[in-house]
Amino acid sequence: MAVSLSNFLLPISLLLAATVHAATVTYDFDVSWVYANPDGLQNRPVIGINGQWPIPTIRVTKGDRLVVNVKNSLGNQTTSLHFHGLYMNGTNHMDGVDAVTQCGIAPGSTFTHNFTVDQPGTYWYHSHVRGQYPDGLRGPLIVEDPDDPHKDLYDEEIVLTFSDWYHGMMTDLLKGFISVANPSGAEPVPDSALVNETQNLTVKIEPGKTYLFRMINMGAFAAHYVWFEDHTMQIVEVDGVYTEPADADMLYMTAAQRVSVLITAKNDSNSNFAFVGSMDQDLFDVIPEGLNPNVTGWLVYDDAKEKPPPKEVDSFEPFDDFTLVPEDKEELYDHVDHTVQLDLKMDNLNDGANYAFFNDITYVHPKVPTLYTVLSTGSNATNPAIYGSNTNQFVLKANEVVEIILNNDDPGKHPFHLHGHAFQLVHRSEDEAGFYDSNAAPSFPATPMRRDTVLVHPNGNIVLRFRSDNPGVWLFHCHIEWHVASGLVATIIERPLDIQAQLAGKIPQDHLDNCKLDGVPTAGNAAGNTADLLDLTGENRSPGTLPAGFTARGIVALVFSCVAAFLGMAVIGWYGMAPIKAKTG
Ligand SMILES: *[C@@H]1O[C@H](CO)[C@@H](O)[C@H](O)[C@H]1NC(C)=O
Ligand SMILES: *[C@@H]1O[C@H](CO)[C@@H](O)[C@H](O)[C@H]1NC(C)=O
Ligand SMILES: *[C@@H]1O[C@H](CO)[C@@H](O)[C@H](O)[C@H]1NC(C)=O
Ligand SMILES: *[C@@H]1O[C@H](CO)[C@@H](O)[C@H](O)[C@H]1NC(C)=O
Ligand SMILES: *[C@@H]1O[C@H](CO)[C@@H](O)[C@H](O)[C@H]1NC(C)=O
Ligand SMILES: *[C@@H]1O[C@H](CO)[C@@H](O)[C@H](O)[C@H]1NC(C)=O
Ligand SMILES: *[C@@H]1O[C@H](CO)[C@@H](O)[C@H](O)[C@H]1NC(C)=O
Ligand SMILES: *[C@@H]1O[C@H](CO)[C@@H](O)[C@H](O)[C@H]1NC(C)=O
Ligand SMILES: [Cu+2]
Repeated sequence: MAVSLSNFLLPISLLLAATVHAATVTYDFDVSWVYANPDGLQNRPVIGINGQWPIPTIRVTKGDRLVVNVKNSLGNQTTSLHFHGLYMNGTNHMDGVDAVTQCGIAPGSTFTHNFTVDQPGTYWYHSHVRGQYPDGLRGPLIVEDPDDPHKDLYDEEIVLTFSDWYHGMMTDLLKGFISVANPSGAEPVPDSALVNETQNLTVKIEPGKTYLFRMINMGAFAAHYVWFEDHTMQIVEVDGVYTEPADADMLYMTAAQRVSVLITAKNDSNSNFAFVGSMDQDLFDVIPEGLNPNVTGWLVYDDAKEKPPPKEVDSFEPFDDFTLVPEDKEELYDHVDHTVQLDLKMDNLNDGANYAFFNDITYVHPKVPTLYTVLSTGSNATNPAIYGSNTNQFVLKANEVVEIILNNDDPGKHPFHLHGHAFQLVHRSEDEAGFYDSNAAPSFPATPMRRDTVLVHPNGNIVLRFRSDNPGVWLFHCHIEWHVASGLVATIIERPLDIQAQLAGKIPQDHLDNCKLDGVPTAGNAAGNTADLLDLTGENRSPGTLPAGFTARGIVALVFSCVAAFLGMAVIGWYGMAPIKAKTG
């Protein structure tokens, strides 16, 4: 009797557990300007949610449905929300990318995101409208895991965000960045570094406990070196992928990367300890006098004790994420079906400004969001040509092993992010290695690290692999927001006919209403042509190329000589202000 009863009860309790986990978590977000002064140096407008900034953390449990009702109360800008690192499997239209998977949410208008989350870990959400998130629309997104393999190893969880901060507004900074007055493409240098969108943060610690620190770099530009004085970090997750535990004294976190570490507290509360985020200044062309690249916080064991200033470290020797092993030990994809090669360079176009290129093409968003082109072109959706001349598009078939070879023909460091997937990082060269040579193929790790954002070294290369098991239009782009604006973006159109099977006729009306308000067409090729899909007349294009042989300095001279005749002395004043330093790294 007892035996048959327990046999009967067990399946019911499993069923209940499953029902409990599949909750719907709803957030109502009203996006508007508020004022904040996070570094104590300048009060400025920032983009808040429900009148608050920093914006809220989104928290769900794996398996939950997440509904986010967004209202745009900015008044003077469109907006969107992208959930960085979530695969959006079957819900590509919820990925939140302006001009790619939707139209920008118009001022005064609303937009509902509705999707399930089937992956655990540390993520974040941010605007995916040109240049917008560094004005403050960026926050953590945590997916709790009932089956967390490290659950027994820690007592408490602490979320920490790292970021860079500008006193100027992004729209103004972008005008100066992509400009004939900035032919070398020098990126605006941040004014401060922040932790949790503030400085001098205190983190209360109890002796003997072990903490899971979920750390997120939500910055626009700078990578952070991160360390905790006298405490070892044990890495257990990167970008939502669990790893075999690995000890680290210092991390390097690029914009958009996440790392979770276990830190075991001391057994006594004799002193407090500093922790530091230090912005990597290699990418800063000119370091302004007085810039403090560091943000300090403290592990506070005892409020009554002093918070010691951080000790200076004499060299940065961060942990190399290439050496990590994913906890599931997913094996190397050793057979490649489809190779995509992307050669990155920076150069000037004939408006004199500096742009970023993949394979000599700088990204300019299409007139019709790419997903809507997929959904409105029937069998022609498999033809890459219809997606335009400036979108760096690649069409993938089902279940291919896709390899992205990225050659960095630029002396800068770039963190690359792929939407819709985590990829295997199968190779990463050192600095100055030049282009990847598959004939001199290096030996790949047997169980490569997987993540969704990875650094390529100066004039080096990376090789990434993933399986095309997720129909959708997914961007692949540098996560330095300046470089997104200057065109370092490719469009992966994965299984267009399967996207149609999932989503044709299912785009919610509120999505389409925003296009109407923005005056954006929702059908046809990249130019909005529905009759002849190969006719791209009127599409959005980049400025033209320069005559051969022009350099950043040359363009300044060219513009100077052409315009000088009209503007006379005024131009000499303007010319004197232009930063003409050639970009060296
Ligand atoms: C943090 O502390 C430093 C050093 O005392 C100070 O210069 C800075 O203004 C503080 N930051 C904030 C936001 O209060
Ligand atoms: C939008 O409004 C904010 C807040 O009033 C203002 O600071 C900002 O300059 C405006 N931006 C644009 C592009 O008009
Ligand atoms: C979200 O999607 C589910 C499944 O399609 C649907 O049942 C539900 O009504 C939707 N919720 C909202 C708020 O749109
Ligand atoms: C840091 O910010 C996150 C996200 O807002 C919050 O959950 C966390 O409690 C903050 N940490 C501390 C120590 O205040
Ligand atoms: C704290 O004490 C426990 C139990 O005595 C010991 O196992 C552990 O190693 C100590 N931790 C540290 C950081 O010293
Ligand atoms: C920032 O931290 C680094 C590493 O400890 C140190 O070398 C540098 O002097 C610090 N800068 C400032 C302005 O404190
Ligand atoms: C998407 O879902 C399909 C079907 O369930 C599955 O086979 C595939 O692995 C998923 N892809 C990702 C990236 O989650
Ligand atoms: C789509 O492709 C077919 C076959 O290639 C072609 O006949 C047709 O005209 C195309 N449709 C449009 C709207 O261009
Ligand atoms: Cu970049």
